[in-house]
This record gives sequence, C-alpha cells and structure tokens, in this order.
Amino acid sequence: MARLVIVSNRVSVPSSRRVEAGGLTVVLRDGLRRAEGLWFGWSGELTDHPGPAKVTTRGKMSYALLDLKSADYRGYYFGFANGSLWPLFHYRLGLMEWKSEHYRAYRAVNRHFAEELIKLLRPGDQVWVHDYQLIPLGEELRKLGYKGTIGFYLHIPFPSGDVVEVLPAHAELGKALLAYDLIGVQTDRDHHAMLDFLERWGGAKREGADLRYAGHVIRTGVYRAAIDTVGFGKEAATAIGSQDVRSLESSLGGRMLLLGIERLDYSKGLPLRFAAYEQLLAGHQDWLRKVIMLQIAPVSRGELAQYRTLRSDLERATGRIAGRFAAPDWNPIRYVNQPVPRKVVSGYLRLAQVGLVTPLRDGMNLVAKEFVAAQDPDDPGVLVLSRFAGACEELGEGALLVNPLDIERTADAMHEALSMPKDERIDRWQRCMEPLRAWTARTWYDAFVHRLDEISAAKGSLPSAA
Ligand code: GDG
Repeated sequence: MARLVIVSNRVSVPSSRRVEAGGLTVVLRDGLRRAEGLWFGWSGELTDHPGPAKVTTRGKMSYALLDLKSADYRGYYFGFANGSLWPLFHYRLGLMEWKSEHYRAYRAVNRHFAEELIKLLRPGDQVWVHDYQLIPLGEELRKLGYKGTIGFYLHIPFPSGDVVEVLPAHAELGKALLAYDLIGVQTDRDHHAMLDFLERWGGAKREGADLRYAGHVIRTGVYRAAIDTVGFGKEAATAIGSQDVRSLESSLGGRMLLLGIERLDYSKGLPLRFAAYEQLLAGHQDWLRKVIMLQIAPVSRGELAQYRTLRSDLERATGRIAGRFAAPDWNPIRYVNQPVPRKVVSGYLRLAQVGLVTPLRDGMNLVAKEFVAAQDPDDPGVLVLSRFAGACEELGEGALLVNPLDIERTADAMHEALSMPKDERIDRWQRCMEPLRAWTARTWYDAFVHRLDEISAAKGSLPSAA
C-alpha cells in the first residue's frame, strides 16, 4: 500500500492540549483514526530563521511541523488566504481585499512548503493537500519534479466562476488546480461550479467528471465532509452526565435551550441569528422567561479587521437583547468567546432543544451533523438549518430550513422548533440520521484515498509498480 502524506496549514498532533475549533482538523482526525502515514504542515510557530520540518511520531502516524517567518505568514494566511480567498469563496465580495504582495507571500509560502515537503517524500507516496491555503502546492511540487499522485480537497464552497473571476489571480489559481490528479469538493453545487470554472477560465477540456489539460487527466468528485456519527453520539450520551453539562443544565432552571456553536466567523451568520432570536422574543412573547439562547463562539482570526468588527457587533447585539428583554432573574442570552472541550460540546448539543446552524455560506458545516448525532433518539431536539450550508444536501429532509437573511422566517422556525410535538421531532431526527449513518468521516476518508489508489495504479506509480 502507498504511504499517504496529508498536507494542511495546521496539523493536529494528538497529544496537543489545545482545544481545536475547526472543521478541517475534526474531519481529518476522525477519518485518520486507524491510518498510517505522514501529516505535514505549519507548526504554529513563527521565527526569523525557520529550519527544516521537525518530525515526531505518534503510533502509526508521523507529524512534520514547519516553522514560518512572521511576515510571510501574515501575507500568506491573513493577507491572501483569509483576506482574499475566504471572503470571495463565501460570496462576500465586499469584504474581499486584494494586495499583490499578499498573493506573492501566498505563492512563496506554498513554494517553501513544497521545497521542505519534497525532502520527506518517498517514491510511491500519495500526497493529499487540504484547503484554500494550499491551492498552488501541487503545482509547486510538480515544478520540483514530483511525479507521484497528488490529490486536493477543498473544505470551503467553490463559488460560481463569475465570482472567482473577480480575483485578479483567478487564472493562475485555476492553472494550479489543474496540476492535481484528483480534486474533491463538498457538494454537487461546488462540483458544477468548479468544473465550469476550470473549463471556462482554466482552459481544461471536460469529459464527464474528468478534466483534460496539457495531456494530463484530472479526476474530480464530491466527497462530503462528515463526522464519526456513532462515536460522537456515544460521547454525547456519556457527556450529558458530566459535571460541566449538569452545571449548564441546572443553570437553565428548566428553561428550553437554543444553542449555537461555531468559530467567530462572518460566514456563520451570527448577527442575523441574534436578530432572529430577538424577533422570536418580540413576536412570540409566550417564550419570554421560558427560553435561553447560548452562543459559543471561540475567537478566530482576531488579527483581521472584519473579525474584530463582527466581535463588537455581537457584543452590542447581546447587550441590546439583554437590555430589551432581561428580568432580574432571567437573562435570555448567553454569549461565550472561549472554546469548550469537545466532549463538553457533544453534551451541550444533546442538552439543547434547538440547534441553530444558520451560516450565510458554509462548505459543509459539521456542527449541524454533530447536533443530529448527539441527540437522544427518544426525545431529540430540532435543527434549524441554513439552506446555504453544504450539510443541507443531506439534512434538508429533517431539519427546518431557513434563509438566514429572512429574519422573520428564521424566528418563526425557532418558534416551530420549540413547539414541535415529540412524534414529529423523532420523525425528522430519523430522516437526518439516515445519511449520517451511511456516510461518516471514515467513509469520506476511505473514498478519497481509494480514488487516489486507483489513480496511482493507473499511472503505474504504486510502489510495486514503480
Ligand atoms: C471548515 C469549513 C467544513 C466549534 N466550536 C468549538 C468546537 N467547534 C468544532 C465543531 C466542529 C468544528 O469545530 C467546526 O467545523 P465546521 O464544519 O462547522 O466549520 P469550519 O471550522 O468553518 O470548517 C466547513 C469543514 O471545514 C470540514 O470540511 O464543514 O464548511 O468551513 O467540529 O464542533 N470544538 C470545541 N470547542 C469549541 O468551542 N472543542
């Protein structure tokens, strides 16, 4: 079997005590559980004189961690990846910045990753590159002469080609994508958009789900990011009895809980969600003193102005809602910026009567899946889900779907969820669980790696055939 080499901006080393609040690490960690190979990426350290990657081994996996220079990292990560690509790919053109020096830093860091990674690669290795921070990595490896199989997976949405075209470097990024052997995306919608873009702007010739470019075939497909459904459900069933969860429960005083958990990110639609909750309290006054909304939103990318603005907007909205509705013995809203441990997340999700997942755009959204998996099958809560989350393709049958811009309808959906009879809750929950049992983090991982194996075999680059 070929060795699998995973490359992502951040690497999750199992012994690390840091609480991770990010979907890429969650899906990869769950998918990787029984795998062996190498995981390569940034160490989290910035230094003036970065050396080669430091390798540590835990069980069957090795982790190669690379330090970066502070100025390079700022341009690559905050400047281009999160100042240009993240807003653009989430359809937020008004928030997008373009600075050519940031793009140059992005290319330079990708080149540096490739130069350090190639020193660790062996003949027959398969490389799996993750996400928008590393789009050009495959092309950089090819420039250095790497001929093995390289796959790329995009965790965020792939927007319509007309939107990508706004980026001055769109053609170069399209060409960079065409250096891969396999490209995976989250949803059918992303897949169509990507094929269309690479055909129209990348100059590739389309043959079904394959692309042909400069004598090279690029396979593409939909691989929905997923969770360890059964494992997460078991964890939630245990966590519900833990001290942390019992303490939250007793603080609610028998009131119903509406819960949102996500990184503090403008893609997640939090200001509109707060506005919808305010509308619920104003428009359905029977709920006054009977409900509490808890929003957990660990701070993310706080170095960027857009994220600082979001944070102060939410602090104002929290104050406004409390000022408008709170009583001496009841506060309708709790807003927490600290991350909580994963086990506790699962218990909180099980405790909630309503899960609020209302992003303006989201590649998949694992929290939606985690909320469903965490529920008590005999008395499940209800998911209020944005139609702009990738998870909607699987959970659209059982969740209450909303357009987060429609504040009144979202407030009505919250009301409907809080009032829903048990039979309907069970029926909707079962409809959500079906796809989540069939497609898990493990199936996601296996499907992508299996496709890489097939491609390697066809290229004759498996070790036995090398
Ligand atoms: C990207 C794409 C795609 C959140 N708060 C805490 C915490 N979390 C965990 C959640 C979940 C993960 O972080 C977030 O995953 P999402 O998928 O919801 O969102 P992104 O971070 O934006 O992930 C996304 C994903 O990649 C996978 O492909 O679905 O569309 O944007 O697991 O539970 N975990 C802990 N404490 C917190 O406070 N421990």
